[in-house]
Amino acid sequence: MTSLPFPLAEEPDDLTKEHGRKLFAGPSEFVKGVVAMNGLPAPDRLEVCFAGRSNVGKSSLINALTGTKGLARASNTPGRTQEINFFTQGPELYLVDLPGYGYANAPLKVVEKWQKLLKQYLSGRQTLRRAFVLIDARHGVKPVDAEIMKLLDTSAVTFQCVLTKSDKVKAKDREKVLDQTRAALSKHPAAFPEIVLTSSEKGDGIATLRSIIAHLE
Ligand SMILES: Nc1nc2c(ncn2[C@@H]2O[C@H](COP(=O)(O)OP(=O)(O)OP(=O)(O)O)[C@@H](O)[C@H]2O)c(=O)[nH]1
Ligand SMILES: [Mg+2]
Repeated sequence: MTSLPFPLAEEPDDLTKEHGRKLFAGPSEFVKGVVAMNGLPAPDRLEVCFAGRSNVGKSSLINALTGTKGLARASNTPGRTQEINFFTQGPELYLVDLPGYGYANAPLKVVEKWQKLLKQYLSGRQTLRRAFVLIDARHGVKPVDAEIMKLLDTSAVTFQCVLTKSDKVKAKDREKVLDQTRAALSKHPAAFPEIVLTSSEKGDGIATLRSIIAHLE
């Protein structure tokens, strides 16, 4: 047992892992891209969303979780995902890819419109069980991330931090970023007390994250 706040999620045991594997073995499909609250699909199943700065790896993570390359578009062009994109994972789960924030070149009007929609979505979606906030494992928590965490604190949705692109971090730099992330998370009452370290490229942490999602109620 570690006494650190916000420990890294442990490898799930075989049974837990199997639940996650099963859930994500089912088909995943793109449902729709949404630009306004009245476009949301009916809240008829459990839902998790993925938030994070542009280019942090949200779409890549959805592709890795579902094992479907190209399901959520992943690109080198930041700001590519502009809509709230809904994907089904089997009949009982929605995976939601949120537009990236903190894209320096986005016009103010676009940013404001997006923030309003995000606020409405996060506070008004009864079936949303957890928001995963993705943080680049090379960079740690930035002021824009803290803004989103603040928003989540007021929206009654638990959020869990996922560090992405772990394959790009040297072991010696990892602890530094983890410490910085823990310090940032400790300021947010809505933060789930566990961090997941992932690489969509190498597959690290993907089974763990699948299990976490499979055990949400
Ligand atoms: N090395 C490495 N590269 C990654 C990983 N995940 C994503 N990338 C790369 O990072 C870039 C951005 O990934 P996306 O998944 O498109 O990021 P996004 O958060 O969806 O970006 P927006 O939709 O613009 O907000 C792509 O070039 C990916 O190939 C990872 O785990 N490791
Ligand atoms: Mg994307």
